[in-house]
Formats: sequence, structure tokens, C-alpha cells
Amino acid sequence: MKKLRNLMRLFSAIRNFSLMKLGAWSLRLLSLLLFCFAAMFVALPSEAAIPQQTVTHNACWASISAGVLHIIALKSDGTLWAWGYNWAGQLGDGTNTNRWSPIQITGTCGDTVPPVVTVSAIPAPNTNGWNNTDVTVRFTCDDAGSGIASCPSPITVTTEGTGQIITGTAVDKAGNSASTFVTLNIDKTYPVITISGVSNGATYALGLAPTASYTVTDALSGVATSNASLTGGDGLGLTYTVTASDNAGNTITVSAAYNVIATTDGLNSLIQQMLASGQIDNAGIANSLLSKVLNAADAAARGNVQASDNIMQAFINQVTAQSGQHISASAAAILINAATYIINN
Ligand SMILES: [Ca+2]
Ligand SMILES: [Ca+2]
Repeated sequence: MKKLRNLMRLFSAIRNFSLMKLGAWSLRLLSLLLFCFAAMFVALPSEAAIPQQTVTHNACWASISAGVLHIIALKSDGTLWAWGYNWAGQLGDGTNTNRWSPIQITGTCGDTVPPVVTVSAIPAPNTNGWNNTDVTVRFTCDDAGSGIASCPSPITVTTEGTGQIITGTAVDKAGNSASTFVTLNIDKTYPVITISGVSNGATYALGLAPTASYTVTDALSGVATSNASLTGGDGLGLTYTVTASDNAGNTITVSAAYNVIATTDGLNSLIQQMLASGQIDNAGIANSLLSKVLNAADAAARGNVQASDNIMQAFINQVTAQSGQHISASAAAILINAATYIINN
């Protein structure tokens, strides 16, 4: 304000002097010149506020030009930079904000180079090219010329399917555009396992129990692996377990637990199966064992439990003697377990 008052006094003194010494035409011209000078002077910041610029921006400056309290400079990479006072928009950044360090001045003139756009899928697919969760697609856009005008926002893909193409387009401020895409294979559904032969919770007679088996299907990425196992203690309680994985990494396990109880009928059937499969390699021995089982069943049917148990014990003795001989060791163990179960129950 002090500076302004001094200017006004100077203006008034010159005007008074002019009234005395100059004609009306000269007075108007002088007044106009003084007014312009004063307006410019008042608009300028005080000397104390003039920034003391230190160009620390790490770049190779090719050319620098100083204006009225501002600097315009060109880097060796062709980009234009400016800093300093900006009350009249002299920095060319479209604002009136003073800048105390170099800012890049962008424009669209001469930019004919499309932007660079890259895409990434998160999480990345597995080695089979599949995801088993939602996938977020992110785009990264860059433009060394006029700068990026628009870049696609991230997209979360939740839909299952094969060959889903997600495209994104980047546009620079000169209107050049570039697109890229990613192909997604998403499978979030477990394989379907079907166990057949045995049923969960069922009870079967030893030798009459059906053979457990399974099928597995997968409608999207397809079955990658599957396997089955039969576990159990002494052969009375068994669990058939199937594990399957699809190519997207969805893994599921299904099991059927069932009981196998030794009965004389079941033991009969088992001996015949073992003879047919070669686990018992002598028909005479097989017939002898079958005869013992029938006699034991008859004795039990008459209510003579002790006689039945004695016959089954003779059965066990014969199997034990033939184990590893005419009866395979594994088959002998099953027969002995079954006969022991019949005696104890
Ligand atoms: Ca461009
Ligand atoms: Ca699947």
C-alpha cells in the first residue's frame, strides 16, 4: 500500500506539472502512459517475493529462456517445462498457480504416437491357464507425448467360462488410442464324483459286498487327476474315498463308509471267488473249505453253536496250514478274519 500511495503522489505531481506546462493533448497522452506503467508495477510482486530459483530437477536441459519472473525450458528429450510466477498464465499450464519447481507443459500439437497400455490379471492363472477365483483385470496407461486422457478402470470378472476376452482402450490428449486385452479362463466349480457299487452307510456280507468304483466329470476346465482308496480296520468297517482335481485347481474328496459282515453265505461266495481268481489254486482244498462252511451253517441252524464253532476253528486251522501254499497269504488272512468273526458273533 505504501508503494501504491507513492505512485499516486508521483502521478498527481506530474499531472499538476503537466497542467501548467503542457497542452491538453500532451496531458492525455502522458496520463495514459503513466497509468499503464503504474498498473503493471502494482501487479508485479514485490522484489522480496521474487523466487530465487534453483533448478535441481534431474534432467538434461537443452534450452532455457527467461520471461517476466518465469522460466521456460526444453529438455533434451523434447519435453517442455516451466516454473516461476504465473499470475497471467505465462507458464502455459492452464492455471494461474505459481510454480516453484519445474512442471511439464503438455500439449497435443504434433502428438501422433498412440499411448502404451498394458494389462494384468490378478491373480495370475495357473500353469494350465485357469483361475478358480474371481479375477481383477488392471490396465496401466502411459503416454510420453500429450499425456493420458483416459485409462480403463479395473474390472473384476466373476463369471465362469472359457476364453473370456476383457479389452481396455487408452486415449491420449491428442485423441490417439491403443487397446489391449487379456483372455480369462475361470472355473470355480468342483469336479463331480459319483461312487457306485457301494453305498454310504450300507452293510454287506463278506464275499457278497459289491466292488466299489467311481466316475468323475468336470464341465469347465476338465478333470486333471483322480484317485481312490479303500481303508478300514479289520475288514468289517470300510471307507471308500475318492479325490479329484480339475485343471483350475478345484479339489474335492467324496467318500462312502460301509460295513462288511462275515456270514457263512458270504464266506461261501468268497471262497468261490478266490478259487476263480487263483488266490486258492487247488479245487480240492476249496471244496473242503466250502464243506466246512456248510456244515458249520447247518450246526448253527440246529442251534448247536459249539459244534458250529468247532467246525469253523477246523476251517481256520486248514487255512492257516495252507497260507502261502495253496492259498495266498492275503486271501488266507481275509478268510481267517471272516471265520473268527463268525465264531465271535
Ligand atoms: Ca501420444
Ligand atoms: Ca471345474
